[in-house]
Amino acid sequence: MDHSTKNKSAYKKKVAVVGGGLVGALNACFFAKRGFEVAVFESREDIRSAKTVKGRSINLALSHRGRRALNHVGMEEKVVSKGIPMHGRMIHSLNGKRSSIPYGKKGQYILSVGRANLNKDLLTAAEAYPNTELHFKYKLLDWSPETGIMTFLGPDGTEKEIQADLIVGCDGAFSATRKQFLRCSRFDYSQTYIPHGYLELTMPPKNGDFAMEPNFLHIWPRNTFMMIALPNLDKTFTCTLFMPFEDFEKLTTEDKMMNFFQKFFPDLIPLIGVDALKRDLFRLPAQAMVSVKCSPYHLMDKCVLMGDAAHAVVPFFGQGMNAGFEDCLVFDEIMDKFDEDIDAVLPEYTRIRAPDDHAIADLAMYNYVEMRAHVNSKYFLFRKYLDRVLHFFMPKTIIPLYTMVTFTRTRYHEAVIHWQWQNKVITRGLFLFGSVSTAGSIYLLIKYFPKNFSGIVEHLWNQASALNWFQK
Ligand code: FAD
Ligand code: EGU
Repeated sequence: MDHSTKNKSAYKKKVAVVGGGLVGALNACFFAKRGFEVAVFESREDIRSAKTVKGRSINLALSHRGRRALNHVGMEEKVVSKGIPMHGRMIHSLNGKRSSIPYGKKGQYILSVGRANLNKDLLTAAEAYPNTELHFKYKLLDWSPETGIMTFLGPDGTEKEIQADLIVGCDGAFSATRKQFLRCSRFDYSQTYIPHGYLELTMPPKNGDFAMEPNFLHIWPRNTFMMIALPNLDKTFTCTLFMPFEDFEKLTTEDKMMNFFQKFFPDLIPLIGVDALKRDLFRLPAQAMVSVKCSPYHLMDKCVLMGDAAHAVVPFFGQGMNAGFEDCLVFDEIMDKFDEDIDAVLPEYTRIRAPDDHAIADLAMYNYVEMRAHVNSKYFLFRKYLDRVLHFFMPKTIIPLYTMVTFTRTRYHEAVIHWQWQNKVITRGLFLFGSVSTAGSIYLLIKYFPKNFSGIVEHLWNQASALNWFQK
């Protein structure tokens, strides 16, 4: 077959990427690299020229899956150079004690990257392709599955109709692209808000340097509350407080907030500073977190959903963006396999990817439930320690779940299967260990204390007989 006539012909399909967030901007690079005519439509203004950038989480943890996808469009090095390596977690106990637990071997670290900076760099990379156009202040209102015509609210406040061969919905957890899917028969959809909200606080530098050890993901586990801090290039930390809305609602005044901090995060008060703390705590209301699952991800041969639009996950595995970036890579791999035949690619994409995205959504939710139920510093340290010890003795058999998720491209659903299997092995191992030590103890008793032992047996026998007699 002659490649130049089938796929690299003069006419390339028009791809509309809806949403110029992290996944949309990266996806534009993927489609542009293949030679499609790409147009990105983003509802906000261009963040590269915007004065204030508002939005969710200031920084994020980038790991292996996200990096592999960035690598594919030649962006890994650039992004990594602006990231801060985090080689482990730093656990802050209530009494102020700090303990660090590495993520793995020396090369196994995750990166703290700034969301705004990453998004800007990806938009610039997408724009550098001659076959890509970026449109800002274009808000998708609706689209037609019959014709592929999209209706946007344009920058001048009027509606604009634009046609594309393929619509790629990367417009986030509240996706407008997804609305058309909801009207289809046999489209599964579920969404759940968790009871927790989050609030971001900035920890300024101290004497011109990071106020805490920079190369860690800092965690203050307090059962129902939790604080997480990631470093930024400007030597600040972004601290995120996760707490039930119910509790946020009780902390209505500065005094109540300060008492709360004094009780649960006393070490953070001098690090953030009383004034900054009071300012940040009431600047924005606590933000909600939603988990969204749906299937299929495609609608005929017209549209496909990726990133949060397809699967918003709660942030308790640090995988939302990584999974969204991996979506782009998996789609690209399937494009290779089916020679860019969109008709075949879309159903295959749903078939391959939905089980994995559903698995990471479940894992993130599981971790949220576990963290909130009983994770204090001691428990967290113990669990991570146990994982490491078992992995050390059986490196091929027992692999911590976070290792498979964070440092490999093991399919998420396979990571779940392996994890459940090894949990069984561990429980059986512990049971076997228990049985063997009990049997061993009895054996030693009989061997070295036969007289005492027969006495014990006789005593037990008599007791049992007596019990039996009373029950008659
Ligand atoms: P978004 O980033 O939401 O982008 C969607 C874009 O579409 C936006 O630019 C929006 O303006 C635009 N848009 C929306 N509607 C329309 C419309 N109608 N028309 C046109 N454009 C539209 N992930 C990690 O991997 N690691 C982490 O450490 C991590 N930490 C997190 C911490 C918190 C507190 C939260 C809330 C999330 C975290 N995530 C993390 C998840 C991560 O933020 C998301 O998974 C990621 O942003 C998804 O990217 P996206 O491009 O799919 O969606
Ligand atoms: C939450 C909010 C520690 C950024 C899960 C670990 C997260 C991140 C963990 C946020 C935790 C929790 C893992 C990584 C990462 C841990 C992980 C969570 C980044 C199991 C900016 N989580 N996160 N697990 O192991 O695999 O360190 O907002 F506290 S990175 Cl909840 Cl690896």
